[in-house]
Amino acid sequence: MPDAPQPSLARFITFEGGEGVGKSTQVKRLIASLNRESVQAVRTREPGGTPKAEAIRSLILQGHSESWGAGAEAVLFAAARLDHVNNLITPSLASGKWVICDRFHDSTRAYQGLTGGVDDKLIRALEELALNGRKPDLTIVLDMDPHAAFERVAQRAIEDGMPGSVDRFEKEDLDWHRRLREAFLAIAASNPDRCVVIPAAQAEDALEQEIWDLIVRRFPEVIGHAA
Ligand code: T5A
Repeated sequence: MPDAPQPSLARFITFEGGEGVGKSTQVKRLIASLNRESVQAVRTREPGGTPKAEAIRSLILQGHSESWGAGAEAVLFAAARLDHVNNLITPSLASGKWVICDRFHDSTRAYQGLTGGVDDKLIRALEELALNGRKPDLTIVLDMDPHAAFERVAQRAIEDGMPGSVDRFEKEDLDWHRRLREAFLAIAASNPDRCVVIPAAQAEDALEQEIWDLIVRRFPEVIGHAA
């Protein structure tokens, strides 16, 4: 008798938090750590990750949808997410690859819902549609004072030769970003099994180590995966 197929141990991990808290940096570092353990992992982001979702990303972040209001933007993020889930996240997990995603559904809840004022009923309905049953196994919420995070973003813009450049959401005022921070903390508090809050105002190496220790605690099978 052939062995029964083993269930895939591929994990779906999302990073959340405000602007400039270091999500993209840590997503890349986590992928590198997983690869060192011979774990195949896909790096992706929201909005985006597939050609159609990237087209929606450009529309929103260039500010073209701003005048349509937060409700319409929530619908656009959900449309991008549905394509991303169906055409990248679910197939990758099914083929045994871990998926590490820079933002996911909690961002819609925090930005458009809790901070943007979109009715919770609409947010829930969009989640139901766009996630198609797919929930992250773990969500890492990077948390820090938005003012300090903005200094990082401003420094990056200077280094990239684009001082003063901001996208659709970066231009909201500091008070708005403080409320956004509280929104992510509230989401984490309501989902204690899935979400872990990690202080992000620490050196990149130290943060990487804290995240890796968490991954190993949660998913011990990640060590010695190739053996
Ligand atoms: N959005 C998204 C919604 O409103 N609803 C939704 O449903 C979704 C999915 C996406 C925008 O869309 C909104 C949220 C966003 O506004 P984006 O460009 O992807 O736009 O925005 P962010 O996700 O905020 O990306 P950022 O690049 O601005 O922030 P990150 O990824 O958190 O930060 P990172 O890693 O790029 O680092 C920023 C700078 O800090 C440095 C880095 O080198 C970089 O220069 N840095 C550190 N410096 C010191 N110490 C550390 N530990 C550092 N870590 C990184």
